[in-house]
Amino acid sequence: AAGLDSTRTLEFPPGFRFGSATAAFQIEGAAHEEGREDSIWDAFCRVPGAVFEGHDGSVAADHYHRMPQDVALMAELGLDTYRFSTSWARIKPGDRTLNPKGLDFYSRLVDELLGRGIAPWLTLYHWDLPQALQERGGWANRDTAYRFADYALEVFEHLKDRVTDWTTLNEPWCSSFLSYAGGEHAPGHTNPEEAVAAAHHLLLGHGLASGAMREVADKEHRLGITLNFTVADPANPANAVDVDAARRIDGAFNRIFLDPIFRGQYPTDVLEDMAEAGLERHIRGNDLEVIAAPIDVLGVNYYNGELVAGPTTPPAPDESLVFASDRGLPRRSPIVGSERVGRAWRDLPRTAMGWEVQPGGLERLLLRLEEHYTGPAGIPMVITENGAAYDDVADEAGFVDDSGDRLSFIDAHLRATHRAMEQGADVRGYLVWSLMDNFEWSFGYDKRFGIVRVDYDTQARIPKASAKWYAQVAASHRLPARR
Ligand code: GBH
Repeated sequence: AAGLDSTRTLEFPPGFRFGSATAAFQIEGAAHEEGREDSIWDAFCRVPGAVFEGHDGSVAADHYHRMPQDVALMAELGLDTYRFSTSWARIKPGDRTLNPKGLDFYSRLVDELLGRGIAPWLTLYHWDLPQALQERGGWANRDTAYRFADYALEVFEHLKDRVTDWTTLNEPWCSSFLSYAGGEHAPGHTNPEEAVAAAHHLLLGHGLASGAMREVADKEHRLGITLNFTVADPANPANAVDVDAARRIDGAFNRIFLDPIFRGQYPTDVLEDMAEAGLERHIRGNDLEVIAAPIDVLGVNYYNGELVAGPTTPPAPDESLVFASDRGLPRRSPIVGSERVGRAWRDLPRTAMGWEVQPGGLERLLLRLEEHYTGPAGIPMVITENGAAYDDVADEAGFVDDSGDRLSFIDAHLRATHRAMEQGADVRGYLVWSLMDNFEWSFGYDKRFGIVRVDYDTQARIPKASAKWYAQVAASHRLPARR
C-alpha cells in the first residue's frame, strides 16, 4: 500500500512514547522465592503436554535476579516507557495476606526505572492467577472479580506515588476464552460455559478495580485496560456466510469487551451468539455500570489479521500450529460457536507463530476504535503490544541479524500506526513486544519475540539488530526511510 511506503522518513510527535513490554511470568523466574506461591501457570506447566517440551517459568529469563541490569539495558536503548506486570501470586500468594517481599521487588523496579528516566507502566494482571483462587473456580467464580479488585487497590496504594500509568487486565480474551474454552492457556479447561462466565467476571474485576483505584487516584494517574484485537476479514465479502463468520469473530474477540467498557452493554448479537453458553446468566444488578467506569487510555495489542469464512471452508494449513495435537491435551476452538466459523487462507507473509503479517489491519483497527469507541469517549490509545516471533539465528557472539524480518515487522506496524494518526487516530505511544526473549506461554522458550536475545544457558542479553534500530527510532522520534 502506498501509505506503508517504506521509502518515506516519518516523524512522530515529540511526546509520542517509545517503549517495550514484558509480563511477570514470562521473564521473572524465581517462582518459589521470597514467598511467591503457585499461579495457574506454574500448575499448568506441570500438566504433561500442556507446554512445549515441558518448559516452565521457574527460571525464565531470571529477571527477578537481574532486574537492575535489565533496566540499565533499557536505558542504553533509550526507551522511555517500560510496561511490566506484577505477579499476584508474589504479592498476595494464595490471595491471603500481603507478602511485603513480593511488593518490594516491584517497588525497587519502579525506583530503578525512575532513576534512569524510564516511565513505569504497570499491568496488574497478565494471566498469572494465584492457583489458590483457581481451586475456588478461578475466573469462572464471580468472587475472583472482588479478590482482584482488593489486590489491585493494595498495589495501587503502595505504588501510586511513583507510577502514573496503570492497566488493570492484559487481554481478557486470552484469560477467558483461550484459557477456559480453548484449553490452550492455564487452567486449560475446555468448557464454553466457564469461558463466558470468566469473560464477564474479568470485565467486572476490571470495573471494580478501576472504580476503587479512581477513588484514591490523583489527576495525573491514567487508568486503563489492554485488549487484544482480531481484525477478521470475510474470505468472500459477497458471501453472507463468510460475512457472518467475520461478524461472529469480531463479536467474540473485540466487541464483547469493547461495548461493555465503552457503552455499558453487551452487543445484542454477542448475547445471542453466547446465549447457549449462558453469558446473560452472569450479569447481575449494576454490573454493566461498574464495568463502564471511565478509563483514561485504551491499550491496544495487535499481532495479526485473519481471513475467515463459513463453516464449510477446509481448515487453514496453519491450524495445526495453534491446535497442535502433539501437545497432548484435547484442544478445542476458543471461539464459542466455532462450528459456524472457519478459517480461510491468504498468501501473506507469516511469523514463526503462523500468524499472518498484516500491518494494514492495525491501521484499520486504530481508525475504527477512534471512530466508534475511544474518540467518542475522548480518550487516547497506546499500542501496548506489537511484535513478532521469528526463527532467530544467532552468530557465535549471540548476535541475531533480524533486519529482514522482526525489524521490518516493527517498521511496517509503526508506519501503519503513523498513517492512522495522520487520519486522526489519537495514538500516544508504541510499546514493542517484547524487550527480550521470554516464556511464550504454551510454546515455552521455543518462540522468541524479543528485540534482545536471551541466551538461556548463560542468561546473557544480546541486543538484536532490531533493538539497535529501535533505539535510533526512539531517540530521533523518526522512522528512517528504508530501501
Ligand atoms: C500477547 O497475546 C500476550 O499479551 C503476550 O503475553 C504474548 O507473549 C504475546 O502476545 C505473543 O503471543 O488463533 O484463535 O487462538 C497474544 C494475543 C491472541 C494473538 C490470539 C494471537 C490468535 C487467535 N493472541 N491470537 S486464535
